[in-house]
Amino acid sequence: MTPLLVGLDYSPWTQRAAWALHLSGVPARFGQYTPTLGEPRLRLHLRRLGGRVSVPVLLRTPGGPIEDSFDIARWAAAHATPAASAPNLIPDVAEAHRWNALADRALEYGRLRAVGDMIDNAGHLDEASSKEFPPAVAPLLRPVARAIAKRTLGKYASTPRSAMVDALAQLRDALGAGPYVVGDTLSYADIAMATMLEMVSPGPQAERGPEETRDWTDPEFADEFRDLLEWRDALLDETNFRGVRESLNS
Ligand SMILES: N[C@@H](CCC(=O)N[C@@H](CS)C(=O)NCC(=O)O)C(=O)O
Repeated sequence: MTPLLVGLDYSPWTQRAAWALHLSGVPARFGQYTPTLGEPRLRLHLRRLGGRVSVPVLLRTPGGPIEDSFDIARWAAAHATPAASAPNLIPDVAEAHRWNALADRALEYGRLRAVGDMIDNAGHLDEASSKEFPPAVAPLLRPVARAIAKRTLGKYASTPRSAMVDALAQLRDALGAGPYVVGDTLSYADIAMATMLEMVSPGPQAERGPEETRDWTDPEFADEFRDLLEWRDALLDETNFRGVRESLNS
């Protein structure tokens, strides 16, 4: 059976996994997850009642679930099909892992900043509810949306702004020599770093409301690292990645 990627189409972690599946030519379907409300069902799939769960998760029958975006990408790379546009996405696991960890730290900082802003932004909270419920009821659901955002914030340790500075500087340095992060071919490192830029200025690969876009944008970094955003947009075009929903069959 075609594997099902459960995730959040706007989440950089889900985008990483979907982009890796897309580039490796591995067929997969997509199912949107609802934070907190979707958790019991996810726990059932994972057969785990306690402890932290996160998305993306790739559900395979047979084969069981794969839980981490990097592990999903590794699995995709190892199962590349003749349809792959990047048949060897992870030529060096240690190198890919290094870039993945760098992107993760930066994303963790970005998430805390964006979700922190969201808690005080009624418009963003309403946009989030409108993804699941009719927009007219969103204002009534505001306390629920705020509680979910606060719960998300409480789940993650604080990460300093320097994590993002470090990742952006290393990315710019790596791209000095050419269009790809490692060597002269596209690899997972490009995907990890390009999706990290969602927390600097979201790209066109996910539909977002204006308030969500505002909270996810870091004006200072967006201005200083415009070249990296242009690189990200060119990479999306080059690889024909139009986002999680369009690239996988929802
Ligand atoms: N290490 C994980 C991290 C993924 C992650 O942080 N997922 C967040 C998405 S922003 C999540 O599952 N949030 C759901 C929630 O907090 O309820 C991976 O790379 O897959």
